Amino acid sequence: MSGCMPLQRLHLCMICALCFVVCQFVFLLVLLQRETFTGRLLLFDGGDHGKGKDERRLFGWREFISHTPEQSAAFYQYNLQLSDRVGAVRWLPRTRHESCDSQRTYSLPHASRAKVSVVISFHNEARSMLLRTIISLISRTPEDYLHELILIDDASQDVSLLDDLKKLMAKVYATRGRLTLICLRNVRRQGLIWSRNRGAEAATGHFLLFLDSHCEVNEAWLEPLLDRLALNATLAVSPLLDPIDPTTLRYSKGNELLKGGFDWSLHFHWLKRELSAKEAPEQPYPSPAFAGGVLMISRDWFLKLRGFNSRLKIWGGESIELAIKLWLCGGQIEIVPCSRIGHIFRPRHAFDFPPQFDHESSAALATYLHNSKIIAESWLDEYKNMFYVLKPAARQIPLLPTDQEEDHPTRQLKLELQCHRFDWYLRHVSPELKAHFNELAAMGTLKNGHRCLHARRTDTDMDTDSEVKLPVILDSCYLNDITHWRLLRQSGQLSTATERCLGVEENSQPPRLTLNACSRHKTRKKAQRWLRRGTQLVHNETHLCLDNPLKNQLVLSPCRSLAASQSFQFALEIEKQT
Ligand code: LR7
Ligand code: MN
Repeated sequence: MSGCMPLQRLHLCMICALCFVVCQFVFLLVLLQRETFTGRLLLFDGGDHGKGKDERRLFGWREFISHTPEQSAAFYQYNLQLSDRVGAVRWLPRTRHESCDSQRTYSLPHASRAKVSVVISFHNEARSMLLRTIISLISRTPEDYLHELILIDDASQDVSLLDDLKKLMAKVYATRGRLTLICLRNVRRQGLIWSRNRGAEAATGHFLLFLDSHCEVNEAWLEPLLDRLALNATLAVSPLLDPIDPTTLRYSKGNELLKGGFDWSLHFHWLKRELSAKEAPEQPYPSPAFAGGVLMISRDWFLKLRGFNSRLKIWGGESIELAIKLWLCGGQIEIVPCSRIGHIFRPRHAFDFPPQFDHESSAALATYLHNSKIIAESWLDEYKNMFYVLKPAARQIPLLPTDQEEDHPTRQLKLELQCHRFDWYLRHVSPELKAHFNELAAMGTLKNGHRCLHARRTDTDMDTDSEVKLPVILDSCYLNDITHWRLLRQSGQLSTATERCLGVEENSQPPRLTLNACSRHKTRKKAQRWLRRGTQLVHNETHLCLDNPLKNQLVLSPCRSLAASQSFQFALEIEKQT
């Protein structure tokens, strides 16, 4: 008996050891089950339920946002408290058209040929906002296609943000083996244009997506874009932008009936889109410009176009420049309504602009004007005069020698890619801009001798004896707010930018000049009709000429050919186009 004891004990020990190992194994399995996740499931499992559950799964995000620097409400220009409360992921309403899911099939290239690099440059973005942008991307983009996230911190005040983010993301990325996170930081503020180019250079994917740092991508945003890009290597696309309210963070449906465009001052505008008889509103459609700054394009094609124009500073104009460049040099732009991305449209800039050269206006305005001038000089050819007439202050903005039309790199690009002239863009891409041009017979300052026709503000109309005087006089052409006129080809109306028209008062004897709201009424419109005869402005009804008989006064008097006092020159006279 006693001889058996050690053997029994040995058995017992072995069983215990085995049990221990099995227990350990099971324990490990349970632990792994909890700690291992597929990125998609961990971060967001769809539906509006279990928001708390999602938040718990993305461990560490609360700690991450708790280090957001204290700032005033105006700093971010959106509701920070709410952004922090909403958390890192949230359910979003489905805003795209039903048929995007039910009727459309997307033919996607194989993931090995369609790796997507997302480039996000940010300056002073709140942590919760930036994180939501990133997490929305990770959780709503097919894993195989999302190749890398490239974040460029444009010298934000929150200096530890990137390091903290890397630590947080290390956990999230544990199972997203294929996704690379690249974090770059500018030591000095460089602006978003330079930074996005830096991101594009660092990228290794087939496609680039440029995104603002306060966006949320909606479900299945990528597929409809890739579907279009795969068909055409020179196409660039914008999703349809859904607005997110900066105060309530409410996500709503963007308008599918608009396309991107700009005016002759090179300001971005939404343009109404006409649907053709058989066209469904959710079908992809060509657009003269991008829907703002969110766009996706093949990386090779973007680099061939030399990226965003690197001479543009800080903020503004880069997507208009890229749009013109694309269209003129063999590319196309489409807006794809089945792809939805939300963006917080802030009421004003949430950041300062670095001071510019000696310029009286604000640094923001001066920067914008500088960038617009580069665009005009690079691409508008003879039409750049339209821009200068509307933005005369741009003439004074100094450009570096390399920025002049003569020898700048854009010239080389034009040769290389055999780019069209701007006239082609007007004819084939933006009939709206062309129509606006065709409406005008003349525009800009209106000079008589060395002085200019100036419409004073109406609160200075009253003379000391309370007699209402014509608020139009001749004044120095160098006044900051000197009036810019436009002579409309069809109606003959001579209008200010605020749509006040020079006319003749009804039944006045002798005929008296007036400045009233430009009329659409047939008979009143007639009293505002002017004819151009040489450099004279002849009032159509009275056949009298605009005249400056003495000092700064303006009157109507019988036309005398060659009278210097009746000679008025516009900054730009436009020949009738055929
Ligand atoms: O110096 C700066 N450095 C930056 O990195 C200034 C800004 N930025 C970042 C900023 O943090 C933000 O992520 O650049 C991005 C754009 O700046 P915003 O959001 O302050 O300006 P915005 O929304 O008015 O920007 C619009 O115009 C810009 C002109 O340069 C860009 O084209 C933006 O992409 C454009 N945004 C949109 O059109 C909204 C839709 C984009 C999306 C999604
Ligand atoms: Mn923005």
